Amino acid sequence: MKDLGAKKAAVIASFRENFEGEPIVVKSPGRINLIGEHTDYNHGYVMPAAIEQASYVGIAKSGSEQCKLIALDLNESYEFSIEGALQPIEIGWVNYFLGVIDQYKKKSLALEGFHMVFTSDVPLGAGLSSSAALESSFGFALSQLFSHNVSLVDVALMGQQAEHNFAGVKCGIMDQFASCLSTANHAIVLDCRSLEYTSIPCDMKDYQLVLFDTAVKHNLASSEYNVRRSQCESGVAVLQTKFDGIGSLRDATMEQLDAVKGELDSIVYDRCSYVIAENERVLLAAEALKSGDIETLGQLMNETHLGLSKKYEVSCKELDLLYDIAQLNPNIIGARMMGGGFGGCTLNIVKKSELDSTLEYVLESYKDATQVELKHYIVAPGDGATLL
Ligand code: GAF
Repeated sequence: MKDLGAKKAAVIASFRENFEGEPIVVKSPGRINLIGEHTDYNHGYVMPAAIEQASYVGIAKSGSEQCKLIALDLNESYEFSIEGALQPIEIGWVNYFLGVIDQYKKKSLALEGFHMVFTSDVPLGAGLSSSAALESSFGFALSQLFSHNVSLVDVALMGQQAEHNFAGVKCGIMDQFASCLSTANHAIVLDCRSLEYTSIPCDMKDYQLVLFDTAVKHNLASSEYNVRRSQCESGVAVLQTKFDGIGSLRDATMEQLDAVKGELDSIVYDRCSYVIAENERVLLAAEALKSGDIETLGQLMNETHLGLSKKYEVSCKELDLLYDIAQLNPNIIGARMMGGGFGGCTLNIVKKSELDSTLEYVLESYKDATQVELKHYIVAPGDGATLL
């Protein structure tokens, strides 16, 4: 178990150095996603879990309208008035916070000036939702500090809007939801339309979840993300001309998609067929995990990777290489790129008894092919937003 105390202590120490008074401290984590990729904004199903790595926020009222944010890891700060107009600015990290404040204002939830220090150990650019962790921890912290009692679902929704409006990524709800509502040792099975969810035990039996981090983040990640979203929407628009009751791809069957194939651009057809198949896989994967059938879960993850790579085209050569390396090792029973794509991590199910030799095999194989040292993280499902 990680030492939560050390991160909390670092935030409090910095707060005391810079400000008067004592902060409350909260944390909200990054996430993995077992399965259900690019389904959230199509109102489908996802199966994420929080990880131990998290964003930590220490916050107290400033006693005036002035606010100051301190980014401990960057050694940077930013000051503004809580009464001022809010719009995205040039400093990337500040936008996540301004975006959340904007949401509070839009909901007429009163805020006063505050001082805040944050730190995060969620790896950046690894597809582990470092930005959702910031938004969720901050949204939760504001609710605690100003006694607004905002539900964690609403904190997640506000974080998603912050991402849309201040970071420019039209993301779904998965990342913020997992960051806010996860519980240790469980995965969430979330219906992204109704936001109904169940937490199911994430008992991996004889296996261990491992992330291999390519440490690459190709520039087109956010622009292509938004393109995928509109390709799916254009598929839905065509489906709606032929079939009743289709609000999103989640409502469509493969047969219905095939019936309109002639009217769809072939790329749009591929995107939609991936999403329809992925929604089915999530439900199968949830049953597999519940019944302890980790082998089936692994097989479904492999299928997801192939769909993301060949049909949804959000993989990249580094992620495909890691997938191929994994397929050659019988101790890895499932592997796939995870998150939005174009870089970041693969998620792997690795036999526990062969963990060390398997890690060595993957790290060496990747290095032989690319001359790059791969990072890896051993992960276990942790808790969502928490007041420390
Ligand atoms: C990113 C987004 F933020 C999520 O909403 C989700 O769409 C994911 O990519 C792909 O499944 O993490």
